[in-house]
Amino acid sequence: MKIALIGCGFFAINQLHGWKGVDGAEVVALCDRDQGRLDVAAAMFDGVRTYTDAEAMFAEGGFDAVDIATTVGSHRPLVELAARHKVHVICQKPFALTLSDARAMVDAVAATGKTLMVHENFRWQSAVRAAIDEVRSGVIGTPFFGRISFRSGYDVYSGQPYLAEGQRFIIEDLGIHILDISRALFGNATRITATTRRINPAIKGEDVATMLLEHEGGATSVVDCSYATRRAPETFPESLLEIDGELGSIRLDAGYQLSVQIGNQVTTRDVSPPVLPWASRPWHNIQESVQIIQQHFVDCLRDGRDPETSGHDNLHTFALVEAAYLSAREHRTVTLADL
Ligand code: NAD
Ligand code: 89Y
Repeated sequence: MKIALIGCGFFAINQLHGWKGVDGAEVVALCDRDQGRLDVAAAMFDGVRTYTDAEAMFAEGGFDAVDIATTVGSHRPLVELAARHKVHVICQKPFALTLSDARAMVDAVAATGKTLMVHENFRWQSAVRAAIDEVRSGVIGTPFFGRISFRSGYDVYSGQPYLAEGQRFIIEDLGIHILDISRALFGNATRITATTRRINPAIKGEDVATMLLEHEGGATSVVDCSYATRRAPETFPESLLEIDGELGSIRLDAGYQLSVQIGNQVTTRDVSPPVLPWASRPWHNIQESVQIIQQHFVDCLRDGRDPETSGHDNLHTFALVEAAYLSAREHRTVTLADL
């Protein structure tokens, strides 16, 4: 599969390394409005075509799928451009600025018969996936409670300065992943209640969010996120999990320690992710999941399956983001079906 990538910024470098490690894919074209960033990315690939204008890249074509790694403001125009040129699409999170934009983008690609996947990679982190696999195996029976917790004081603003500028921050940027993990564990949510706070006075949006979800299968989950938490050891970027089922419980503790308890019997194993040759701590956890989700995309296209985080699937995660902001703003529980 021939891949074109748009947006050669901070995070795309991981995606480009990831593509090099994916079986059955080859990056053939790169696009960024910023010539300097484009040059840095182009140096990673022999003979790659480069463009500063996405329209020009699509006009020349020669690729099967486009990987959109720009920030959210450009996602809708670029996804619609890709749909006009009838290629498969991967788009970074947050998928869109609004739920109505997100729906329009899903419809635009669906009308072409091509596949759209949102780059929602946290559920593919190997430690998180180990916990998801345990839940899906049924070993703890039907889960009735979960806590998915991401609390950190890591400086994300130096690498991603735009995170300090938006009116919305942690739910849209990070909470979106943690809400998606909750869906991967417990299924779609029906209602959500959320509170938000801004602790860091140097940023515009909220850096703390606490969310309570009711799921279709009857489970309740607590999704809590903070970039205002000073703690040692610093756990960025680990998502910590507690899941209670009718037969037992599962915990993913700091340091990637996964415990499964059935009755009184506890088994603990180390599920630390590998540090891929191009990766570096502490990001290696996220970096590995980038390569895994990109491989999943290629495998799904080869096998004629929908990716787990297809555009259609991701509408449910995106709706939770919108609903969480609405809940926090209006101090009330929001029913997802009302959005
Ligand atoms: P960035 O600002 O560093 O890079 C974005 C790049 O896109 C810039 O180089 C910019 O010039 C380019 N660009 C923007 N619009 C363009 C257009 N229309 N045509 C061509 N180039 C264009 O941003 P980033 O930090 O790399 O984040 C990119 C996306 O990745 C964001 O949506 C962010 O939320 C997401 N992200 C995801 C993860 C994850 O784990 N999934 C982690 C970090 C960031
Ligand atoms: O942008 C965010 C993401 O998707 O993962 C971590 C991050 O880089 C900072 O919150």
